[in-house]
Amino acid sequence: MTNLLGKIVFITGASSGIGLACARAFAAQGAKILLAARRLDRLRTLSGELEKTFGVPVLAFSLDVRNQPDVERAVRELPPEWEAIDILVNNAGLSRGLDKLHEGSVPDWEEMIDTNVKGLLYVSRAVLPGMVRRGSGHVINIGSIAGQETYPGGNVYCATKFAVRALSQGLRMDLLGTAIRVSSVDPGMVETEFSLVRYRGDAERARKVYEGLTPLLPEDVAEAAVFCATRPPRVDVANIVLMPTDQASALLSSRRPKS
Ligand code: NDP
Ligand code: 8X3
Repeated sequence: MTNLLGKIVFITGASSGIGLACARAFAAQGAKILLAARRLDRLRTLSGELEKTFGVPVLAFSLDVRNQPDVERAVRELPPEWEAIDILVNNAGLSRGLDKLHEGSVPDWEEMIDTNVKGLLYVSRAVLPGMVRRGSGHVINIGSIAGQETYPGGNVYCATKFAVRALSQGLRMDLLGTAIRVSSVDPGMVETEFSLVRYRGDAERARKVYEGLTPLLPEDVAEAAVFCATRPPRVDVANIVLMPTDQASALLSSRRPKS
């Protein structure tokens, strides 16, 4: 087993959902946690909670992963005791709408591509050279079943998650011969703020996504990420696909009628 005590774990998109659950799960293992997202107020609250509950050091900073110079600066200017990142969880991501491609919103496309693909690339590019220099590290990318199969209206979001899958595979090849591991966790439906963001704050529409079924909890995904990170160094968990029992594919779910 790989012991996470004192390891430095950098989590993007830690202000909500899966990223927040990952922060708690890695802190519970005794890891030191770097929290990044745009909503610093939330990160500060989480930081206090993690320090109090788990007694681990936490450093929180505001970061928009779409801004390459800011990403590079944030990583370059980390205090010396935080520089040697052991585990990077590339989690920050979002979806916007379910429009047909021929009716799609170009700004929505840009936002998804800039965040889910380019943001992941910028953070990886900033963090990986240190891992390669030190000869150790682990990158855990949060993909999706949307990176394995498409669904109507999923077009650009699915394309970004297909890209994440390609980047995870390609990175594993590029790092072959180093001790650095690359894993991806691809969940089906997880109840987070994801649908609220997809539908721009329409809480009723977001609620309907999970109506009549039991989705995954963000903690389930965090547990899978910790599983990847705690395998012995000889084991690289390449990919975990995690489905709710009530969901067989992106398009096929079992919903109980309202009683
Ligand atoms: P949430 O909306 O709950 O969380 C998304 C997180 O990403 C937030 O912390 C948000 O923080 C952060 N984020 C978004 N844009 C940026 C940005 N430009 N820079 C930095 N941080 C950003 O959704 P989830 O927890 O569900 O999503 C996390 C990941 O899981 C995403 O990559 C998503 O695609 C993936 N996923 C989700 C599934 C689901 O059903 N929920 C299923 C499969 C995969 P802030 O707004 O403060 O910046
Ligand atoms: C999020 C899951 O099915 O909404 O990646 O695309 S789905």
